[in-house]
Amino acid sequence: MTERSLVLVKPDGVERNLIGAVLSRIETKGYRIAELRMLTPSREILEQHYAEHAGKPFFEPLVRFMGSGPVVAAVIEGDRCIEGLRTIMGPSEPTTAPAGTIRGDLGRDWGEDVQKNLVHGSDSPESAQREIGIWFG
Ligand code: IDP
Ligand code: MG
Repeated sequence: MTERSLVLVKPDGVERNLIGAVLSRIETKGYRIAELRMLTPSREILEQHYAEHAGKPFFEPLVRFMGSGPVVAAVIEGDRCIEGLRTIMGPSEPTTAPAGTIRGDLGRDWGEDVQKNLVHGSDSPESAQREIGIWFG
């Protein structure tokens, strides 16, 4: 089933010149970039985007990190791409993410106050629809 997912290249990915590497892996997998923009997100966008994590200890540092510089936001389209993108990104923590995944191959930093795992991908069709509205509404 053709789906749409919201992908972000986070500020660490942009700063490390990995926009092309990340988008290349997504395109090579066979997914299509349907929309693309680069912006430094406002606190309001980030609070909406990460609403499910409000109140958690890493919420404030996460919002601060995500607003610290430009990010690339993309709408990605493809057959079962929501699950597929999560697979090619790997689990949240780069140190333990399997080799072959974006986070496992390209990421490293992680700690209570460090959220640098390069990418975001929507985790369900409901999240995707909500997040696409936030970033491209
Ligand atoms: P996901 O990005 O793999 O879906 P989520 O659990 O939705 O992971 O968390 C959103 C983001 O918040 C993560 O990508 C990461 O940047 C940060 N994060 C999540 N859990 C922690 C944590 O325990 N410590 C620090 N940062 C975290
Ligand atoms: Mg998530």
